[in-house]
Amino acid sequence: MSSSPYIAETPAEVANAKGLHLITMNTPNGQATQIMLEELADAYGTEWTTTLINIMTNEQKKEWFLRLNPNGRIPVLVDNTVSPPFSVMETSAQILYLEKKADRDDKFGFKDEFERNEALQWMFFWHGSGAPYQGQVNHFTRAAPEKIPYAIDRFKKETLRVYGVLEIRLSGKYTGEPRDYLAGKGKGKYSVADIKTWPWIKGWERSGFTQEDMAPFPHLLKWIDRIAERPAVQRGIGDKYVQK
Ligand SMILES: N[C@@H](CCC(=O)N[C@@H](CS)C(=O)NCC(=O)O)C(=O)O
Repeated sequence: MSSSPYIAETPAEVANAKGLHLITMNTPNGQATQIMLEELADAYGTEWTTTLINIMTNEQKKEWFLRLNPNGRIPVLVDNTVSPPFSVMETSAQILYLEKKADRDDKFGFKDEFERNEALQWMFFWHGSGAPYQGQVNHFTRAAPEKIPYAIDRFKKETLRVYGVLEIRLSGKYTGEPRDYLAGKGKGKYSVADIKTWPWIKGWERSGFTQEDMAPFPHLLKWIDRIAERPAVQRGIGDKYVQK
């Protein structure tokens, strides 16, 4: 393993953090890892510290940050309990790192290999096919300097198609057995797969989808509400992660 990822410009609160440290902003991607940490806190008393940055200032493109995540995007998790400190980019990799490090009873994962693989399937599905599409919906409807109807239409349709895949899963359309969560036997168990996926989908309205757009996905809507009730989830998207 290489030497320390820190340089003189690395904020002291990152370099001097005693344990796990999350560099984040309260966006859907940031929230995925924030929620995992909050769940671990409730389940095991896991501790970490947090640095909030504002991506609008491009702090994430500075060298100190790129040394932790060459992709220049939040969130980044660093583990200062190991030597040299270990940095983790990409939300799914962070969630799985935390699961391995702190979830000793598999409360958010699975011992059974098939169930474990199911959780990976749904994490990868959202990481590769959901987040990028919904991210582009947000970009083309809100940030793009020019409104390009083709791009808006294309990414909205793809996002709704992905919602439809999750609806098939949750409704039990082909198994005859509706489920509460994405992975696990029977009705499933709340897991890393839900933690990765939920922060984006709960923002469907903010992404410009209407009640009418969402009407074909009743099981997905109930899944959103079910997960929203968890105290760790509420904390994981809450004020604590809003830069003052
Ligand atoms: N695939 C990455 C996506 C991370 C990402 O896109 N983060 C956004 C915020 S939600 C970001 O940092 N944007 C700032 C930028 O692109 O400079 C992950 O899962 O961690």
